[in-house]
Amino acid sequence: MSYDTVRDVDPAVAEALTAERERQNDTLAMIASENHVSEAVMEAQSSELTNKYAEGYPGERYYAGCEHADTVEELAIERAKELWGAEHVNVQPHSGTQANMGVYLAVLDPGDKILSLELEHGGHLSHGHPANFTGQTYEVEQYQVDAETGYIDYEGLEEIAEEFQPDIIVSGYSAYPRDIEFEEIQRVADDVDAYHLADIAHTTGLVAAGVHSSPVGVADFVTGSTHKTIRAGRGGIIITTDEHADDIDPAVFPGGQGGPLMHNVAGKAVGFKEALEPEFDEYAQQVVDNAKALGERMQEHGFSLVSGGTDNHLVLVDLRESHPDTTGKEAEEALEEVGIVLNANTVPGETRSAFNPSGIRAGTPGLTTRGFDEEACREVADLIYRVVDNHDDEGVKSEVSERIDELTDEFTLYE
Ligand code: DSN
Repeated sequence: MSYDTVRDVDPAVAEALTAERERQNDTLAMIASENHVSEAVMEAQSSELTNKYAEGYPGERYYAGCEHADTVEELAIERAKELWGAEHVNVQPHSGTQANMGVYLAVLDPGDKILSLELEHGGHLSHGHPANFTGQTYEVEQYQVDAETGYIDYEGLEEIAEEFQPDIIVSGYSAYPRDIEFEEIQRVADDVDAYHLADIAHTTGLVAAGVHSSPVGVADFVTGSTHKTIRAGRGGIIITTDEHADDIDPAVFPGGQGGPLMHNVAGKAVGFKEALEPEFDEYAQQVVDNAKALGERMQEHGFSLVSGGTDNHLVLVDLRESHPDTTGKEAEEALEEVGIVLNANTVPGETRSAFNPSGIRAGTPGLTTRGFDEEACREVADLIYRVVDNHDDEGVKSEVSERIDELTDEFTLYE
């Protein structure tokens, strides 16, 4: 078979791919759920395994020719077990949401009860939002963060659990800047005889490196995506105990998915190998140190941070105090113009809409991959302040844009 490049076959897509590489090289990726994987992970994800059907699990496939798929999947599983100290890992979920679906299919029937954090308070669509299959299939009650402190309202959670008697309690969040008391949530789950699902999609890498509390060995099920802080490319995983292995595996396949995306499983295997190196622990610690430095400097500029700071990889800024006339979307768009890419986000007690909310969420996993340290992150906070404070001033935006060009030239990414 002759080998033609994407450029030979499809110049329009090739151009978009090149432009995307340049966009990533030339801007600061501060969407807290994004990161930059290594060239090795990308190579694995674009490998010939994209051709292979491998329904089933290693050694028990429904198709012939799976010996190399088995090798790759077994490596991904063994490395994941080592990274998270897990008894059983399923590496086939296509995404974090598919991983959550696997858990719900394993232990819930339609109409069963989910107790989870509200989306506006930092939760996730797949935890029971009405627009998601979870909100449409199950009965959902939600807990909140404390209005004063911004921390999870553990007492409120317990009260709702006692009243609602959920079948599963979901912890783990998408826009929550603090560490999580998984043991406390497990205690409540035990008291009301509910399962506990900890969705650590955002913090997989921080948990693996030991710089964030781990729910492994605490919660019945731990789910995650593999492309965020763990830097192993697109996909999801489920971590559980041997006791629940026979519930989870058939719920993922054939319950919720068909053939696994084996090229993505290969990316996971390679990314997990990288994460087992000692340098990854240093990376994860730096992610947290950078988020703290970013947040503290933002506070010095007068920004109000939900919960007053951060313990993890993200800061959530409530613009209503410092910039009452600037919406999250306006801030997001002005920042994107200068090359700082983050997202507008709802904040607890939101008074605007989900599409044009009152906050912005900023994360440090991508910057840290590029080599940013605390000093560089403090400068990024200065630049964010200048832009948000002058979001209509083209002169200021042009100056900041030039500085972003210098920073992206200094902290290089892909060749
Ligand atoms: N969309 C992701 C996030 O930005 O947090 C979670 O799935």
